[in-house]
Amino acid sequence: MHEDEGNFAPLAPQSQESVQLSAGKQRACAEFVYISCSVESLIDTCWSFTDPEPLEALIEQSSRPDTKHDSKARSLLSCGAPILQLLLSLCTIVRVQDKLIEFGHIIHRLDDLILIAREKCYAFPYKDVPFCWVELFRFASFLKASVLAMESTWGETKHFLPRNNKSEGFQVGFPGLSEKTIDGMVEAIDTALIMAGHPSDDKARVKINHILEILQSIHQRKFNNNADIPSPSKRPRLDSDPFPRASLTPNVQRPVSIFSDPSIPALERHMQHPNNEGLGPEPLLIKGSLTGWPALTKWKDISYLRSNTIGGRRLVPVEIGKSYVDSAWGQSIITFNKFLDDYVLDSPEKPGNGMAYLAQYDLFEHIPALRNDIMIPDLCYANCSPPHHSSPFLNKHSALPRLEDPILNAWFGPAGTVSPTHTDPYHNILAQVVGRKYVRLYAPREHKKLYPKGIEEGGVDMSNTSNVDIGLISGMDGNVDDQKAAVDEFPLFKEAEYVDVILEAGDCLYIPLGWWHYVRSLSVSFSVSFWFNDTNDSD
Ligand SMILES: O=C(O)CCC(=O)C(=O)O
Repeated sequence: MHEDEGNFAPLAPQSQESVQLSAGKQRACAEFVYISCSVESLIDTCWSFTDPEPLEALIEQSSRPDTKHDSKARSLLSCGAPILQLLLSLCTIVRVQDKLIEFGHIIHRLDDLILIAREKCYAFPYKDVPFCWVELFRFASFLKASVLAMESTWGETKHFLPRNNKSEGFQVGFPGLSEKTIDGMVEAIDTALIMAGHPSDDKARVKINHILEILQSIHQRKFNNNADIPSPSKRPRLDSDPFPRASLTPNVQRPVSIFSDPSIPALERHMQHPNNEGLGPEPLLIKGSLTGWPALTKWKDISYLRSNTIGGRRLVPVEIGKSYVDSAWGQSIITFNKFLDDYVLDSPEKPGNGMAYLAQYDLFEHIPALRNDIMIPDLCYANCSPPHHSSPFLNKHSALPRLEDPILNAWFGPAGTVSPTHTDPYHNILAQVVGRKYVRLYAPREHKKLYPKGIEEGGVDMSNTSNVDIGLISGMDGNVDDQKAAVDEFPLFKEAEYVDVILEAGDCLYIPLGWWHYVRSLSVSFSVSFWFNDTNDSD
């Protein structure tokens, strides 16, 4: 049993006849009502995930193979009748509300289904995974989280709470959720969101966010009541010692120009009338432009980050290894606490700890509270220049559809993370929120001197990534022999022209479409990128 299990054991509500309630008892009573109402709302939402009707409809459709089904229904249908029948029987067992429900058995069978879905997801290249298995992953995981909540409130206390009699449920009072239940629910939901993506169906998306918000609020309530919270100035911060800094700070050789008037018309002029036609629009540094962002102060505060991730329980995907071109590179899904404690706050030089980077992930869809701390820069709504004629990706990038909204990604890691030299299909505003980063940029026309990779084993197209390890070839990494070997292997590289910059917290860097960039964090660092093309919210 988890040591914290039962922390929210139900408190007996005071009867109306109680004489005068002491302040402590009033607080306990208010606490009971708060937790009880939150859990009631949570169970209502979880209950909706056990609705057998859609499954019955699918099974009915599966017996009529010639019927035209909408593509979503067809997708879960393609898992086959036995899987649909199993899901239906699990939902039905939960819904009969028998006191003797074997929650453990239901959870085991859901774990089996999640395993099947997971194996299918690994068996295919990501883009080719048949949609039915992605859908099954989400369906079985959300059902598991729901059953865990019900087990905690019904199974453990043996309360039987008829769903059609809310007043009775409220009188009895919903017990709180144990820490172990919250752990299990978050793990089931987050693994599905990361592996299978957020549900495309708006209703399911709202329901899952609602469940996570309730878990967050229950955690927050407990944290506020129990913790002796130090004032913000005394809390451990990401930008203060003893958090690690990279030992070597590269010298900036050819500084990126400063954008002194960072307005949409000025950016449009810069894109449409570049100083050098042969290069196209060049990168621009926007100093101190994030002053209105709550993230600028909040994200330095480690307890803020932990508390907004349900006490560090939320799972995040991380890249493990020096960089994604490294042979020992891999990906993992870990709790935010593990990421912070083992990789960010702990020196990567410490034996046993490798490098982990929460890279290129939409953390803001995953944890919407963090989205409130940032703002999409106005510059992302400029009318953009097309891909430059010197770009090897001219046709590919020209064919991309117009984005409705910028694509947001978080980049969070310790000192020393490296994004190897690559190019992206969008214009980019890279906002530096915490810490410092070195960025070196090459114009599209330099591509031959960067020795782009090709199609790798397994058919992965790596042609947007350079073979040159800039850390090594420019003396930041490796030993003299390795550095010399790199210079000999890529003789044209020394002729490639570049600009470079060190981004400080509060700065933004405009990276034009098609520019190659090498990015290296010089301290614990948290950045947000905004990819855009002709994103325009005016029509
Ligand atoms: O910050 C990084 O490590 C890489 C950022 C990047 O490549 C991008 O924003 O496109």
